[in-house]
Amino acid sequence: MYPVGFEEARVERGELWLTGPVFTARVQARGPAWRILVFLRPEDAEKGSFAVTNQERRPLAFENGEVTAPGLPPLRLELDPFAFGFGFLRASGLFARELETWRGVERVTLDPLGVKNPTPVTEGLPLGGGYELWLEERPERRYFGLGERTGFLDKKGRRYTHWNTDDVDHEEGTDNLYQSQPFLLAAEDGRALGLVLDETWRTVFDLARSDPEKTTLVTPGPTFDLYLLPGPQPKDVTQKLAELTGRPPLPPLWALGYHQCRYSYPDEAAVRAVAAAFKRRGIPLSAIWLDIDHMDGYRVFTFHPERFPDPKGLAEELARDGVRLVAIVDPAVKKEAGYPVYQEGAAIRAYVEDPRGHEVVGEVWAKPAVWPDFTREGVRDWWAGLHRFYTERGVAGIWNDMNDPSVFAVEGVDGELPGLGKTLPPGALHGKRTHLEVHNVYGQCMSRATYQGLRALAPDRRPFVLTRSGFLGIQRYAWVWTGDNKSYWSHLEMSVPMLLNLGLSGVAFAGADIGGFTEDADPELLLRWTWLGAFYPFMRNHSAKTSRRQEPYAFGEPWTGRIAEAIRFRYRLLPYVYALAEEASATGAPLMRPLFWHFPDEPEAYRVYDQFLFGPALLVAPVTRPGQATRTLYLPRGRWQDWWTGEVHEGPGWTSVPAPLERIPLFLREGFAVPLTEPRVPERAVFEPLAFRVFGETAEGVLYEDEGDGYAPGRRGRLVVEGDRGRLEGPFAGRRVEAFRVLPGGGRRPIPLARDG
Ligand code: MIG
Repeated sequence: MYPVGFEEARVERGELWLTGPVFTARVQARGPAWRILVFLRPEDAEKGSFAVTNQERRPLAFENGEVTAPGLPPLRLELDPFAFGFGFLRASGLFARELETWRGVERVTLDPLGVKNPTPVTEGLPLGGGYELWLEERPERRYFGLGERTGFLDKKGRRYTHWNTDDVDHEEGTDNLYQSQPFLLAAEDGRALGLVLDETWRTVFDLARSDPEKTTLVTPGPTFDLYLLPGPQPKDVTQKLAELTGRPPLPPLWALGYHQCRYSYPDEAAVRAVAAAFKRRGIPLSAIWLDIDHMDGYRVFTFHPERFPDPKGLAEELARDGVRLVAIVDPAVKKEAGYPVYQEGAAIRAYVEDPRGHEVVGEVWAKPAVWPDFTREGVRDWWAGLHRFYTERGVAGIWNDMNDPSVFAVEGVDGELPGLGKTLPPGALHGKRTHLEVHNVYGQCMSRATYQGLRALAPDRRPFVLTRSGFLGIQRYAWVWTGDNKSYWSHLEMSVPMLLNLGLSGVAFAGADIGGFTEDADPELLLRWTWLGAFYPFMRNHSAKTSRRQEPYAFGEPWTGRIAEAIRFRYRLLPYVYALAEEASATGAPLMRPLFWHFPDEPEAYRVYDQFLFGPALLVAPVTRPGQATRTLYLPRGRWQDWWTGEVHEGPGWTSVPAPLERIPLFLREGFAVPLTEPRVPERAVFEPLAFRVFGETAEGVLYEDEGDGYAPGRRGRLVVEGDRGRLEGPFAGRRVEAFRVLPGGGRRPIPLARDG
């Protein structure tokens, strides 16, 4: 074992270099964060990143063991010639206003692995090194983030591996899923700190599981690249993470509507039937999705000639009712002489190779199949251009699946290495890098190419890409769905903490398959789930081939009417949802927020996992079990108005409300106004009619309007209410706008409005 020890510290070109007998470290003030990069080999000094896009460097100073930079809390380094070279000793301000409260993390130790390897992270891995960082634990500390994870909101007490995995059978105890976000939001006593381990390798975070006294972050690679994101509050960490790893672009308005999917709608007639069924019942619908059976023999960038003879005509026909088509694109390319996509890729040597320089040939839906190496720019450029096939046929969005990557067999062998799942072999080559190194960014690089393609091929439209797999920063290119869940109540419930932690990890736009993917939905489950889904950023109903049909009308009345109401509610709320989407694109703020995000001083707000805030103004408490007629829930400090009855509740504290099948427990926060419109599929994000629902003597509400697509500048509007008067600021000239309060008992009282400008 080599201790990470340093003998010399010097400031050079605005950053701190630490040098020791074996390791070198660079400390930088980068964007909103401290970055500490430790490495062995000189070539790693300029290590790049798939996650971090922020190149802004601020010069730092180093004096008396303390590193300072403008805008960042000081970082105290302990230079210790013996056991260990540096720590962030008493990292004032990073965690705390007062140092004392954070005595527990006074010392963060970095030990290389190798001899002293405490956890079996090397199972099956050809390892030559690695690092372990440990933090002393405190019982008060909680951990959030970590991307797409099963389990409850607080991640402490479990061990998490980052290795993107296709798992159709995941449940509450599953470790890896499709995404990797090696990011922690540590919160303690109302304060928060973010940690990003910017390593794409199979890293392991043991959050006080193996040893309740310590948390460890382990990476098997040759570098240790850590960012510290100061709070002090959770929402500061979220914002800084977005500054570091990128914000999601503003989506097209239609993407925020309701989506209907199924594995698969096998032909044009099936697609038409779905559209007609929605239309006949007056259920708004924004998109129908084409799963893998739209292809000709699972060849990507094809339509089956008999089942989809005229996709362009189909798209045009659906567009008349505001319905878009989204098509799936998997990464694997069928290896077949005469198939142009395969040939083109082979001609530029696009595919992942074995160490002898031969294509790695495997099987997935397409077989035999090869996998494009999306980590290379040239390959991404080629792949981006292939999307002309879809844009020319009027397909509005692209769905990237199986990009974990999921591989059924390699070279005819259906096997897997322990801990690595069914994927490409760890030694497969992506340029000079092994699959082991870039596995976790394979899906991200694919979605990047897809985004790039749509951006270039349809320059007047905002790309819409959905991906199953991703890494930190995926939000720059795609929305995320949580993969193959089940039609179980427990999966409905689990989707809430899963999406909340994804949101904290940078992925503001995400959703779970409404109704559940595998197994069979029943009408009550589907109804409750559709109501919850009305508050997912991405609202899509999707089900597997072998599961019972679960379109909103699948179970007949009275269910259809009730489910339709949930969908209509989403469309009523669209002005609010769109304003939240715009906020996400500007600051990275997730749409779904855990209670502590807005109420960091309330201990209870860190524990509640099955409720959330949708934007700042709405609190949602979904029903998560069958037969529940009452919902017990926690309301944070302040006053909250029951959306349905108008009854006012005073927080903080627990309360119970009726939860009939017709609605979801929903509360409007005092001081806020929510813009609402009619429940139909809007063509533009100019909402007519528009009515703000207000709660509180004084209140504010925001609005964002534009064409709903494209890149013309938008307009922000605001309603300010003081007592019996309201004032509109922004794009309201000549518009019919109302504001009203709901009285306890249900009556409405209008608020007279004045207009500015
Ligand atoms: O091996 O495309 O998660 O949403 O319907 C299964 C078929 C492949 C997995 C996705 C699911 C999709 C299905 N896919």
